[in-house]
Amino acid sequence: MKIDISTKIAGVKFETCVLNASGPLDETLKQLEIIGKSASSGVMMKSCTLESREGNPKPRYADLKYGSINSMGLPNLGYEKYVEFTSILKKKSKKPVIASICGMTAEDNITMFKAFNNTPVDLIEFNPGSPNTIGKPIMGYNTDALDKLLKAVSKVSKKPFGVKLPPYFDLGHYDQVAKVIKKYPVKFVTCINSIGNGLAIDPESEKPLIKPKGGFGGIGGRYVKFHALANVRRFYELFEDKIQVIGVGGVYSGSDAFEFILAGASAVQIGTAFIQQGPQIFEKVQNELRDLMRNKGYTRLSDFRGKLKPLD
Ligand code: RRO
Repeated sequence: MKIDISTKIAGVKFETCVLNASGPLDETLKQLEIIGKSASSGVMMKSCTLESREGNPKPRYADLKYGSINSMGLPNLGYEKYVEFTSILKKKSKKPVIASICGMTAEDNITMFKAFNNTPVDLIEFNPGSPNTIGKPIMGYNTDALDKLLKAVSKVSKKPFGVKLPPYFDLGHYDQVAKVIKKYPVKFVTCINSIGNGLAIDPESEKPLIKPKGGFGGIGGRYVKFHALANVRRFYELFEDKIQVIGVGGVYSGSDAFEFILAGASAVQIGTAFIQQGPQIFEKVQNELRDLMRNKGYTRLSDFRGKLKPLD
């Protein structure tokens, strides 16, 4: 039985629904080419800013028992490099290439969106606010600011774009955010960014595990899967499948990917598990997902996507 795990995001075909998340190991051309050669079904690039950034002081990433903590501080080569990489990666990998834009101001975002209009980039994931930029709030928690940013970038983008969202915990926040997003031509949302401002402590040294912000950083991996699933589910319901949802947060196995799709995701991204297990993680998750579907008698994602069953 042929098991088809291909998907479309904003009309762009992906051979499988499993790709890398923006952030881990996707800053340099060398790293991006490794992703291009892997089974990741697209090449997602690191969030970029107008100017290149060194990022926060090290150590700024640590593995944890069930995930990770990071306060990278948006290290990247500056958007012009990623504009340049787009055509190289498209040519070499023959996969969809996705840019991630995370400007410090509305003007920066406009400049970057315009620059990618003239590239073969397939999609743009707009990241309106990292949890770790020192002195900056998480933009997704301020719906007025989010509204203004989306208004500005919607006017200039000729590429299909989506929004990477922070996790929400209060059910009322989902309604507010969905209302704002529906006003603009947003094609997808990616849920979730890391859960901001956790603190991991080493009891032996009596110090935090990472240096920036007194040890505060975004939590990813298995710790965040349940909140990621809830965010995917709620936005899937609120958008009634008119705006697609991409799931990210704690995908290590085919079963994890299956759960995200059951909740309504059209694709899943892998972040922490890619850092911890290397590029073979993409093929492993894809194979496990196909095996699981085969056992259940499902042959394509539409057989079960969004069809989470009630308990009665
Ligand atoms: O670079 C980072 O510190 C970072 C970013 Br831009 C983000 O969106 N999420 C995250 O966990 N780290």
